[in-house]
Amino acid sequence: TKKGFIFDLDGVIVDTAKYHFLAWKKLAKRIGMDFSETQNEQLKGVSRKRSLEKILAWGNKTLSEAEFNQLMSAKNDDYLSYIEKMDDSEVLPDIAKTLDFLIGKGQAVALGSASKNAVPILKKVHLLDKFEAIVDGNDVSKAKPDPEVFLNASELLKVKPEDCIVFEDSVAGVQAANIAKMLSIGIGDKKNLHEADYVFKDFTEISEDFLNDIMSNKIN
Ligand code: G16
Ligand code: MG
Repeated sequence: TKKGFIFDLDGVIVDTAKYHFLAWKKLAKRIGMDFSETQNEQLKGVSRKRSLEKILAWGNKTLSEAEFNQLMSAKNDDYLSYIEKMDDSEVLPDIAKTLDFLIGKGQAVALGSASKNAVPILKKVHLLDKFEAIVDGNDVSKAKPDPEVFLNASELLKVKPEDCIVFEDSVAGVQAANIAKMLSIGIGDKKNLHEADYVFKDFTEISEDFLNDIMSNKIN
């Protein structure tokens, strides 16, 4: 069967979480707050706007709309300066190999990300041409765990949600995939991602046999 394989970007294809962390930490410092790795974990897969709202709530801060927008754009400028130097070496292990394997098998491959910077990042790491469809933060109005991003991808790929597979590193993303009735594959720590149908540390743990079993409906 032709399946739709939908990849999250940050934390699945590239490790940009560390750059988001640096940029949010800098922003927090600007407004006199601390910012921990644990807090950063809770921002994974969460939109830029929603992330800032959460940070302000943690620090019990209220800002005017103008100040809010100023901080959002400062954060993004910092983030962009961090990702400026990204190249192929920052693609996570076995991602390119897996994409090529799936494409070689005639499968449909899409990106489903909350990031508004998805396309420039994919260009920098030379993976843009691997994706038949791209749905990112510029296309969706409802953030994960809302399934909108993945349902849009399924529609663009012309593959039914039940025949789609989502690779996600965030709790919200796994929940979005489950709500969309897609097979959810968590990438990361089993403790965080226990709601996923399967969890792997990274793509080096995902065998071609496993992917073949998905394509032949032995796993669904
Ligand atoms: C990513 C990250 C989030 C980030 C969001 C928005 O989502 O995981 O931490 O806040 O994108 O990114 P930007 O500020 O670039 O629009 P995903 O869905 O690719 O993991
Ligand atoms: Mg992610």
